[in-house]
Amino acid sequence: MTPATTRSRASEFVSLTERMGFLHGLRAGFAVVALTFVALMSRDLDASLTEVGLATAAYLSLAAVAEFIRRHDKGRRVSVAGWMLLVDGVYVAWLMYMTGGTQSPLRFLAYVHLIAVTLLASYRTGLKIAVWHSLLFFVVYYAQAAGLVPARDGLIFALPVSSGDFERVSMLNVAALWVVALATATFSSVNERELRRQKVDLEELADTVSELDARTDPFDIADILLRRLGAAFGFERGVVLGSSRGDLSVLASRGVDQPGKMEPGIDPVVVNAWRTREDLLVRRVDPDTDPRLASAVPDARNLLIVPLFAEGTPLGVVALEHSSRSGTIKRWTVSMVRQFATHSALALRNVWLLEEVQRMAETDSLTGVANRRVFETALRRELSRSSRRADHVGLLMLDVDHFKRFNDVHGHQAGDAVLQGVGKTLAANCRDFDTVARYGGEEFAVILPGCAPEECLAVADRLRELVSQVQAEDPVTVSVGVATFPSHGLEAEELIKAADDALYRSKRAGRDRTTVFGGRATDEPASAAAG
Ligand code: GH3
Ligand code: MG
Ligand code: MG
Repeated sequence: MTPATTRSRASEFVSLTERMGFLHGLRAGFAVVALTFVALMSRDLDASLTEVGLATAAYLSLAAVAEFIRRHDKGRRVSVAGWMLLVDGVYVAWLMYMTGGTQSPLRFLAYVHLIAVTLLASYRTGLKIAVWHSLLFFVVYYAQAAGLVPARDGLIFALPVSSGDFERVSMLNVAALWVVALATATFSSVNERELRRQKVDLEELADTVSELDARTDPFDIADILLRRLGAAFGFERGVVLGSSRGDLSVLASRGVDQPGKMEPGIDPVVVNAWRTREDLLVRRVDPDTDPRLASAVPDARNLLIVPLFAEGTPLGVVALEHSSRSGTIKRWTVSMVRQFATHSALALRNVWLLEEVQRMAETDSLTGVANRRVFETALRRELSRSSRRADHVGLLMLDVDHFKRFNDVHGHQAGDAVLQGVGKTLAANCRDFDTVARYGGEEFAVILPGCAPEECLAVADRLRELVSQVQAEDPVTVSVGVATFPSHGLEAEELIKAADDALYRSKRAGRDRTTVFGGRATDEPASAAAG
């Protein structure tokens, strides 16, 4: 196992129009360079400072108008920014012509402009601007050659060369412009592709968060996490291990054939991820050291293990196999996986908290069986269902005999253990659709849908017999009262009263026996039968 830790960094996004605003700084820079250059070189130039100053003022005014529109007119700001790029080209070409023609040192401003536009806007815009600068360059060049404007080529720093060489040098200028354009565009397109990918990933994350929001099943949540991560980042195999308490189990898996049930315990690699709260890159999972993870993702290579934490509580891990040959994984991907994991962990925690609250509201905290509220609701539900189907419902009321005395002799804790034992025995020996509840202190109730009086009696005696086998300091016995729907009552209250009545008669008859409402108590105590 070779764990390595990676840390994530979020990227920042600035809108296109905001980025285009940065070009105004460049424009001011052009103006300063142009004016300084002309002021310093005025003796060698045909251009006067006034002339360049006026043109520059006009150029900056246009830039100011463009900036005003950028701030105030949403609809037009993109097209105005585009027009302004063309104006930049014209200004630079004019400066070039005024300060030495196609050999002017200021021709390099076109390169700077080109690079800035490519980086700030896009590589496509950069290439269009390269075409524009080339076109203007040729206009200046051929306008001089054709005598349309006074020739200024080579006015300063003129090379002592023939006109043929001039032509070659000018073409070289254009070639250099295109080398710069293509180099910047290539760099920029790679960058843009990455930014687009990141944008898509963030959108995927937002979609995932809203999909998770509606889920109330932990297996669903884990499945969404794996599916989304698989689709967005190409992870072909992976598992989500998690648990609301104690040992982890497989909540979801991808690309793994039916992972078996996990052994109890938690693998050291998971403990490590929880302790450091960092994601781990594991080149190989060793079945001797981390048997559970190794069985969940057999023969895993290059596993990215990200802990699932919600508000400081560890809930599990997501383990993803990545296929990169180098064994490394992009920081961005890791940071995204962490974000997906965080949102899923929160969703899992919410579901588990809700389940816990529901469980607490429905069960008796000491014995774990249903509480009285759930019992009453269940009884009403069963009665209305059975009245539609003309079916029976049996109700047993069980009361632990001489429990007060038991408590007095053996202490309250031993008494608690008896109640837990009785609850467990009843729950374990009833059908799934029966309801076992703690009705009060040492009294339990059992709802038996579909049971006629004779069947109820048999069930009651069987349960009585089983309860008498509960391990305790003294033998435990219960008295039972039985009432059935519809014979002994049509309403829940009526039926409870009938079962209570029968229970009272069991006690009166000497306890440890069963009485059906309106009938006689069974004579044979379970304790005697059990020997
Ligand atoms: P009977 O046979 O007539 O039912 O008498 P009993 O002593 O079994 O029952 P009684 O109704 O007189 O007293 C019930 C006792 O159950 C008194 C109370 O302290 C005890 N009890 C109620 N709830 C709990 C509990 O949660 N834990 C323990 N250990 N005892 C409890
Ligand atoms: Mg009692
Ligand atoms: Mg009792």
